Amino acid sequence: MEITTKDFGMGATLISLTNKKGVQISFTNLGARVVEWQKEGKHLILGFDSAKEYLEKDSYPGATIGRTAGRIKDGLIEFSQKAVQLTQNDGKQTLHGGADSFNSKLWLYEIIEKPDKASVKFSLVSNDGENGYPGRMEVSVTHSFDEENNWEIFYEASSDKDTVFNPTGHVYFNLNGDASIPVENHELQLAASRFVPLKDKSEIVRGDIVDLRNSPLDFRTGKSLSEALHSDLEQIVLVGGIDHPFLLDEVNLEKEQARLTLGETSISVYTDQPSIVIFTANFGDLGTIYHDKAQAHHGGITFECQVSPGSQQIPELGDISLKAGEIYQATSIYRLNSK
Ligand code: G6D
Repeated sequence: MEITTKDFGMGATLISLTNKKGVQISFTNLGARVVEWQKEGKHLILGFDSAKEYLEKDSYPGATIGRTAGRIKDGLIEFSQKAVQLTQNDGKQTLHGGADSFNSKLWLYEIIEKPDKASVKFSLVSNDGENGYPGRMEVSVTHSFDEENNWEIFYEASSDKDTVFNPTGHVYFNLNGDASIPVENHELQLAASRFVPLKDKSEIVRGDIVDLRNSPLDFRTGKSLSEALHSDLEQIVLVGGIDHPFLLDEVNLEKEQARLTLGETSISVYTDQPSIVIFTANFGDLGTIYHDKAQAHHGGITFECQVSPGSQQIPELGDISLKAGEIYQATSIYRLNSK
């Protein structure tokens, strides 16, 4: 594996790993994020060219999201018989851990080389009470890349007080290699029979879990994203696309849970988490510039592996509480398959 580092601006570093197949993936300590994944010069993901662009345009693409991914209704969490108010940064809700969270922090990093893969281990201390969350937390996120084109994200964390924790990774794929082309021409396969509907435009959960089989959101046997995105399903119309948690039929890191395909290139998603939030970049005509191209509506798609947002309202979704001294661990893998 060839490893290079360079200045990314604003005190951040860009670390690039290139395997023997010539596939390159780059990370930065600003947000412990993936910045670029490319094969033969073609972008597979959305990313900016400098740290400054992330801070000025959008600090979520590719970033580590925490402490809790997605929306917490009214910024209110209840656990261990206590109610805790978090800072609200999305109307009344707390989105992606609140303002200036993991995605915009400078993390420490360490490069680890092994015979079969290279890793960049990012680490951060999140102070007790940060954005209202209890506990001083030590968090590490290790991104690894191997010769078989597997990009793995391994999360490890602990807190000195009982708290909640539910991180994710916020990479947007667009296999067109161009943010101005919608991902509607991609095919999606997804091993989920149920999803979590949203209540209204605030995008908090409605409070129920719905069987999606034989609906426009049924991707179990694979179909074009266009078919779903242009359907008149009320949930799709509500948010202008997909921005929903899908509950995986089987929690199993060995199983291919999702596959995104365009022509001869595909990305397989593996995770030990119970759900994947899929967001089809429903940004309308916002037109954020990525590498000189204005992003189209649906100009990207995320696979945010996590416990579904809304577990405070729907306990069946899972438990995001973390006891003092307990070790949190989670793994997600994105594999590039191509000729
Ligand atoms: C997440 O689900 C959310 C979106 O609603 C949000 O706009 C985005 O992150 C920034 O995927």
